[in-house]
Amino acid sequence: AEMERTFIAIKPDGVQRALISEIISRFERKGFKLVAIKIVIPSKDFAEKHYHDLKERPFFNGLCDFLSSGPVLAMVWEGEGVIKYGRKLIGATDPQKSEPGTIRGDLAVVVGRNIIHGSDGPETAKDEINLWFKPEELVTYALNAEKWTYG
Ligand code: DAT
Ligand code: MG
Repeated sequence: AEMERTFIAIKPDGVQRALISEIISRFERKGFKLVAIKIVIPSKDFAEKHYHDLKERPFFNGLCDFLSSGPVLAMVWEGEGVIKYGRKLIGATDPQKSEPGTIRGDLAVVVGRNIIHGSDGPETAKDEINLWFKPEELVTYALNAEKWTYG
């Protein structure tokens, strides 16, 4: 299996709306493996680093204020194709355009409160994992079900 890792975060709205277990269960039941997890309140400065690619956008300041407004559940998930498929589980950026069955489609209504973040490619996944986690916070282990998930 071609294993990769992606950074997934439940934003302050998802935490406050008590959607942590609902969201984690979707990644877990799919067959992906949780290799890092913590709850943190990011500073505004940290939020700006996380979203640095969007600094020219008109919503950048509000977005960074929002991300730093409360606890965020930061995670790293591992599995074959997890970067791209994780984005599929999440759905489109605007929940109005997310398909039913996706996390944003089922659980969110507006783009400014779309409850979850997921890395959009291999480079951003690497950068975001390094920004949010120290190497020793990433746990390498075998899941017994792996042989049933992957054959
Ligand atoms: P995604 O989170 O799907 O990767 P993105 O990286 O383009 O989307 O934008 C990051 C976040 O910024 C997004 O989850 C919600 C917010 N955002 C994006 N476009 C927006 C817009 N037009 N108005 C308000 N917020 C927006
Ligand atoms: Mg993005």
